[in-house]
Amino acid sequence: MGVFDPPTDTQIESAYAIAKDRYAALGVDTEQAIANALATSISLHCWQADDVAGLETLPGVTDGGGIMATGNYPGKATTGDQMRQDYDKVLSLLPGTQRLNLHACYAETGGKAVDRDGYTAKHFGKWIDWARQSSIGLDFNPTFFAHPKAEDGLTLSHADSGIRKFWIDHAIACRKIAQAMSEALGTPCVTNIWVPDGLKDSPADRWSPRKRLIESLDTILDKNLGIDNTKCVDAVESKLFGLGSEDYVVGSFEFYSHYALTRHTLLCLDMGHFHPTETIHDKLSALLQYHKKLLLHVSRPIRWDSDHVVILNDDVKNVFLELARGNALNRVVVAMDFFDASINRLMAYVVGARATRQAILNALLDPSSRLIELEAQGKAGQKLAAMEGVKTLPFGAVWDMLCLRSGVPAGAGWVPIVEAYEKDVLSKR
Ligand code: RNT
Ligand code: ZN
Repeated sequence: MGVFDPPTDTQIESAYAIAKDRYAALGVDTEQAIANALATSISLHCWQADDVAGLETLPGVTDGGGIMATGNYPGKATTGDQMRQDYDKVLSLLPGTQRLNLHACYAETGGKAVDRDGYTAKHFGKWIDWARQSSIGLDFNPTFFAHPKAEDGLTLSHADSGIRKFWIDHAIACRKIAQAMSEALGTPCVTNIWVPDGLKDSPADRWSPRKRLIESLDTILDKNLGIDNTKCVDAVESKLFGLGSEDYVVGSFEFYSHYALTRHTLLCLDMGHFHPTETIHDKLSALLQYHKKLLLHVSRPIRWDSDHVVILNDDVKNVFLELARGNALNRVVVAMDFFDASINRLMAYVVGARATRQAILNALLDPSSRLIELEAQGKAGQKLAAMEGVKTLPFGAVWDMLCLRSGVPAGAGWVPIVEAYEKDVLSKR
């Protein structure tokens, strides 16, 4: 029997029946957990498909911006059509509700030279049509990196007002595009602003760039632009350090946490944007006392913000456990953010998206009320023992049933399908 052979339907049914009873004895309704796990949408980041290369054709557009995919695995998509073809395959292997999270550098201008401040919804027409046909929503991101006007490592906080204006105009154009995407697809479009702005070493002035960043953001989010913030849902993403911005990042966590709170935008927490040993699960019950909602970039930092493919590790499990325990799953927007160019890129998507949804299911299966009860009774030892007991409950049997109900292969049964796609499609690129 091969490692990718999925369990049979009969095996899934009988294992599930036993698991259902085990969980029921702990007061957990597996049916409800499956339904809620399927309904939570995960926004697939478009940029894993081509290692954040983008589709722009303007000369001078460069790499950089402090993020970098490493690896050289063959078969990368190089056109919008190839990317969409890859997403169709990926989506067919994922259970539950998905969205696609587009970056502005994936504009399709039909060979015309259009710079980023000139983008309109028509440059994303193919994406919108595809999303409509696939019945999925789109999220959006202005692209403040890989561009000659970002070469200094500063964009919205640049001292040069001309450079700031270019990026402000780009962001406003993106908010209008997001509104159009939302109108076309009938679902809000979360629009996330991440700028690479920072300095490599010992800034003499940490103050002015932050002041300028506030002014630029306020101009971008100006109410008088008439952009409907129920359609374009704005978010801002903080970061601790990047390549070339090791000492100082203008949009730090403190900066954006307060910005989001005072300007009523979402705050985006990327799991790789904190100190290497710092995790985000303990932040959720603090931030959500104040913030109405958060955007999550589910990622996997290894020693630094390395954007490894998400797997079902403790960090990801703990994030969703905290949300489930606080009844706050509906107060986060779940998006993924990683890029590994060293493995089959579709496998990266499927592994990452499945692991994320597994973490959601795992959290919904937690007998939290029993654990909270033990804690309230002062039975800390019993609580710890019960938490350890939960770790060996038959979670996998419930996951396999979730897959069976969704009509996608359980276990790693999807791998041969991607291998066949690699042979038939990717290897011919
Ligand atoms: C960079 C941020 C940001 C990007 C994407 C491509 O450190 O995490 O979210 O990964 O915008
Ligand atoms: Zn991110």
